[in-house]
Amino acid sequence: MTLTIKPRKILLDTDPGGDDVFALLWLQSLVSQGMAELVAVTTAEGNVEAQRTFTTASQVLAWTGMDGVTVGRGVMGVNSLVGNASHIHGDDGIGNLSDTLPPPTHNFEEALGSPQVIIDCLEKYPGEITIAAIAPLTNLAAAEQIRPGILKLAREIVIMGGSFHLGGNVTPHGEFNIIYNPEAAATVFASRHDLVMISLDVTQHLIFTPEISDRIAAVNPQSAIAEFIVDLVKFMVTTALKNRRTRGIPGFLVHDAATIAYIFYPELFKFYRAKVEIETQGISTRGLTWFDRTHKPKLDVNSWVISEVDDDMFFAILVEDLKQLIINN
Ligand SMILES: [Ca+2]
Repeated sequence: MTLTIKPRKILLDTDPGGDDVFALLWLQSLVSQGMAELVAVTTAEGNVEAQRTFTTASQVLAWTGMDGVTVGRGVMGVNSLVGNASHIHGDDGIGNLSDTLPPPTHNFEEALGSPQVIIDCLEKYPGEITIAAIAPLTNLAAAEQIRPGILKLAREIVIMGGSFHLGGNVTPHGEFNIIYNPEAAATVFASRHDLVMISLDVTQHLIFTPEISDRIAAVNPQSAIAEFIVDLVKFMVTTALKNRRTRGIPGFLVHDAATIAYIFYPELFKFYRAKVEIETQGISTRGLTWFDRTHKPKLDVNSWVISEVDDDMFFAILVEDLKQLIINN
């Protein structure tokens, strides 16, 4: 008897973003290997503006013939108190390399809003969809506000965001995805008791170096995807060093890809249960994520907080899956 794998349904909420692109490419590889089904990509304003993140998602999908995947347009005009992250990711969010990608096949003006796409997908497949949330949580919160309880229809929600020990990467306490829209984050963290949260404390160990991109590209250096990966890593390393993100190590933090690793390779991680709270009021502490560390009964917890990652194995698997993507395309 042959056992067949039922591909896991994924909705990716993203604001590409150099590290977002690696989450998306990794997913595309898993789709090509029959492990994942990408039900939609909902783009968000964040690293760069909403129209640009939409276009990038469409371009990256076009690379593997995934033009048929729905792409949602992000809620615009978030009145964020922090700026975008183009100084890290480039003016186009992807190392100023967007001209080297295939043209977009989705139309921003005609696209459905990301909150509506989230609602439609969760209603169509209740209990089946895992949401990888790798942007400010604006779209997810808007979906929850339009249709209270909708986020409970997801099988699981895996969030890259926050920081507990390390401090923030935008302000001393604020991590980008949370501090960009703390009210949205508070809405999402109140929506379920079993969110999975991957913070900077964990992703600080995920240093993607040019040596790693060379190992990926070696499988077919002439491939357009391989060339893009090498060039994007080069760009991201330059801005990471300039902004002192990697303790001087020539690499960049591929934060968002950790969500895909957790969903498909959970053996790489350890966890603890906690009630994660989001500070929305503080003058200096807005965007802070925290939880009570005293040993109280964990009756009202809302999250599985990831505490450790096997970074060597993370990159070993990422390299093999991205090689497979290049071979298949
Ligand atoms: Ca992101």
